[in-house]
Amino acid sequence: MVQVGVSRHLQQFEEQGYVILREVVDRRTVDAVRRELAAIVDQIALGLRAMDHVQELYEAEPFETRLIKLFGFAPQLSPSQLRTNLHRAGLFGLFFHPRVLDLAEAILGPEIRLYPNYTVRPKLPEDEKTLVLWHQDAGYTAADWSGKDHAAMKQLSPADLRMVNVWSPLVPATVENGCMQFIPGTHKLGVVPHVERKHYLEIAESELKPRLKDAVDIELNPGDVVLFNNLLFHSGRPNRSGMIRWSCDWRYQDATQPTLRTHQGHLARSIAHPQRVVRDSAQWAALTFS
Ligand SMILES: O=C(O)CCC(=O)C(=O)O
Repeated sequence: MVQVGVSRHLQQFEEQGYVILREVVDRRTVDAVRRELAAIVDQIALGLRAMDHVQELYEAEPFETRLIKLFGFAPQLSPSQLRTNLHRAGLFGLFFHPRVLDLAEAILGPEIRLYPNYTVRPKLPEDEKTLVLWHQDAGYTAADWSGKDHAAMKQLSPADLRMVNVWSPLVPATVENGCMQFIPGTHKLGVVPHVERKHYLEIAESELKPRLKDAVDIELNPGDVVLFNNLLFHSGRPNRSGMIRWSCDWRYQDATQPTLRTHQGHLARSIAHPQRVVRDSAQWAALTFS
């Protein structure tokens, strides 16, 4: 039976296309994620020094600014996404969070995979390549597959993918530092045309412009999580603060469906194949992006 809280969240997810869970991830889990990312930044710093790009490692610099200092010599080279190196123990508690998975299960059913598109974004200030334009995730799936003759695509369109997007910040995400924006209800429109821009796809102006007046800012704190439909119009605001907006985004998909990608992701919940579910942080760390 679906619990009362879950059914309220479910209703909002279905009507608006998203639902925010406040303070759902505890401080220890958030800190564990931040420690892993700080360790990745350490490795980046050592790499930059080995290549003589920097003399200093900026070890005393906080998580919110260290990458800005490290890439001061060439901001265009700073990473906009971390993806394949997220198989680290401290990420498990976030990607496989039981309460978030409970809601995902209420939406998607009992077979759930972590879709092979889990990402951490260090969004540096005024950095054009981190400015994610208005899009639907399904718009990317459609663009990836357009013109490809593949059996899976004949049975399923990107609009049919049963998928839930999840987004959570590691620092407070505000209008100033580039929080997400959503246009509620747009998940009911199906996949709309997207146009290719320099770094990202963007929803065609004819679809976007009349709806922009309904955009809402999704300001969240570390520990908060927002779940949203992969058809919902969303974007990231520009970061106009002097600090990095660190965030994680990941997706759950009905694991009985194809991913429409070369990678297959990892099982998060399953009645059919319980032995294949990623069970703990050590197992997660031993796996690869696949
Ligand atoms: O973090 C952002 O600014 C954009 C993230 C996004 O588009 C997504 O999670 O699908």
